[in-house]
Amino acid sequence: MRLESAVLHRVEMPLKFLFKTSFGETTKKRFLLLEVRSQGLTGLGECVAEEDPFYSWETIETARHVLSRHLLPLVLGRDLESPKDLPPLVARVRGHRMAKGALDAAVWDLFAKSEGVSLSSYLGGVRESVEVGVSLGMAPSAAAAVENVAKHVAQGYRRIKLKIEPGCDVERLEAVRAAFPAIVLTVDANAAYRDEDFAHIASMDRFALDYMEQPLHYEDLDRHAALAKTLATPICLDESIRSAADTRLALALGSCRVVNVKLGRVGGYSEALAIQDVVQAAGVPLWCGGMLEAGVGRAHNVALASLPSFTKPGDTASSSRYFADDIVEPALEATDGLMPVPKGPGIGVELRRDVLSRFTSEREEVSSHG
Ligand code: OSB
Ligand code: MG
Repeated sequence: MRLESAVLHRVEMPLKFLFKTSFGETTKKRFLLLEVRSQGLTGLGECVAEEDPFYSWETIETARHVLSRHLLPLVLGRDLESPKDLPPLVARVRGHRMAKGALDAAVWDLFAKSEGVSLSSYLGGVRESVEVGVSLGMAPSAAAAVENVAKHVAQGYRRIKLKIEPGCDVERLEAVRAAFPAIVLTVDANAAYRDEDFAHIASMDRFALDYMEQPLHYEDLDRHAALAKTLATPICLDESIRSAADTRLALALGSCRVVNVKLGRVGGYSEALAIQDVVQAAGVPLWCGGMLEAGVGRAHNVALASLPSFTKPGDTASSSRYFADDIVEPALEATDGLMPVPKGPGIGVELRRDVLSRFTSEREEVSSHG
């Protein structure tokens, strides 16, 4: 397919709740939405770069710059035989995986649409629905944490993840475990702990967590391996895993026993599929992370999570949990912790252009110069 033109939208949608993590808090979902056009079809990608460089060093502005000045000029006007042709075309641009991930997602959606099949089946997905959990931001008190967990357990989510940081961990976990002795429970520190916290972290073994996500610095694979030796709880890496190479290294070092994949963080589907190959060979479970995505990114997450190695519940909760009004239809809603995998062509959801334009502040068209 010849990639003809692209449109970048800068979007801001109000979140229904304040989301507090160890790296910051937000009440707005701000992102770039990318449309790529070919042969009368439109592929859609949602960039997960955030306003501030707190989860990742990429931001909305760096992604916009790199997409419009570097990535799109490298690919517009080019003929691709497969979406797998994309990564070599943009390999000259180093890093900027979230920007690349949005483009890659749009191109996979486009190819699946041109074949008239769902993106899930185009990728080799094997599930009609995916199991989903929920990621709960830090609550102001242990009682508020228990209340929030109760609400989401009642909604049927298959795993509850609590954001934690030093000073906001064991007391919350104590209360939540006492109220819910049998739920599948995990924590995510987003890199908030340090070497001097090892004993404290190991004390969380008593909460029988399914895993502990990214306790230490994102570049400290070796310290995660050292920490793993002191823990019964498996470590799951999020921020530290940006590629199949990172995954191989992390597994070889013993830094983790579970892997969280986010399409944006790893730069797209080709890399996510390569990571799947690595974990499959090692017998390690994968799950699909989330970045509070709107409908386009959420639909991509569901397609990704339908792949065979994604055996643990992901973070792709119901759209209505986050937004009063989403930019796609039909809405992506889970029932009993199961999110149906859309069957329509590509990501299987359509843009609601009226809703999108209400939330869009800027729109940039990029066409091939030829
Ligand atoms: O670490 O998984 C994370 C959101 C933004 C950035 C990083 C993370 C998250 C979440 C939310 O945990 C998951 C979701 O509900 O989309
Ligand atoms: Mg995480």
